[in-house]
Amino acid sequence: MDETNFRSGFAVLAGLPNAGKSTLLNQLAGGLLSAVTHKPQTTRQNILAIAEDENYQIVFVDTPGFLRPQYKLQQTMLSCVDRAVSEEADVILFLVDATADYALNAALAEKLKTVYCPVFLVLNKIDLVKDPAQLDALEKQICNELKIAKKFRISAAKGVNVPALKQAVVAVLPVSPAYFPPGQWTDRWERFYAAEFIREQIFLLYQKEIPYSTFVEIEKFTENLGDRNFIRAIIHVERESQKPILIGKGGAMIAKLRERAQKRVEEFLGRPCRVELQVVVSPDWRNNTELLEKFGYIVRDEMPQ
Ligand SMILES: Nc1nc2c(ncn2[C@@H]2O[C@H](COP(=O)(O)OP(=O)(O)OP(=O)(O)O)[C@@H](O)[C@H]2O)c(=O)[nH]1
Ligand SMILES: [Mg+2]
Repeated sequence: MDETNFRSGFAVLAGLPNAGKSTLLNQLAGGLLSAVTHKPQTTRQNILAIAEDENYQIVFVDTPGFLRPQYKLQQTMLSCVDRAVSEEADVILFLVDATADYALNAALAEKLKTVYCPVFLVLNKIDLVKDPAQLDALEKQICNELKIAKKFRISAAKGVNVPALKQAVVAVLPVSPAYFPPGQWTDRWERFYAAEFIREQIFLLYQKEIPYSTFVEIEKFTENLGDRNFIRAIIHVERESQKPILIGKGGAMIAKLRERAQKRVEEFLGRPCRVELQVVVSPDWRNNTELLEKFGYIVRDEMPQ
């Protein structure tokens, strides 16, 4: 390792819900580290993923989709984006879904005008765009509005142009020692990912407000040597009426969820495990500061007003 040239820093992914931030994070870090679903607002907290070689260590930060908050949980999500963009970033990857209405980015674009680090424009989902002139026009509009250091056209899902984007990120990082010990690919514990991937399966299986009303708490996580891991998760819902929907007729839905969640968690951990699920009503938790704090969405010095 050449310490005089080693680069390290934080690359923050910011964009609207569903822009493809978590998909891109997984591609950049070469692993399934962040939950991806077709539903907006899947990601609720900043998630780090580390990519490194002997010359660099990039700490990618996946953030919740930028949106106007309507309840306290969303306020905490927005403060995650604010903190990452304003305080942590050495470079920001502004991810824009090339197939969506760009006007919805207005509030985030205003925020990006106030930052001091370089902003890369990353147009995503180009696999769905037939006419390149559409991308030219979108790029032009955004570059007129914002100071853009570099621009990219990618498909996060297919990995198109992702290596070039990664190289460009390395090039703008400061010369600095690594932030994390080598070989560490994230700052989170396995428990966090177990909860996150069970939640991902809830997002994929249930409709309407159900996914948004759930919080997954890992109550027990035991690694029995030579045996399957055991994970008991509590699914918190907001109202009594949501409980039977989650459970389904004769327990059919929760059985399906349990099976899928177990498969997903096993895939992530790379070892066999047994997942058990229980549904509990925690009234109106998304608006309850105490519960949001207990669930780890609020860190004490950033309570929403
Ligand atoms: N066709 C296509 N689909 C994509 C691409 N990138 C992401 N998607 C899809 O877009 C949807 C949203 O992707 P996510 O990665 O969860 O988006 P996100 O920005 O993290 O969303 P939030 O966590 O809700 O803010 C998923 O269904 C992805 O499979 C792409 O390059 N092409
Ligand atoms: Mg996400």
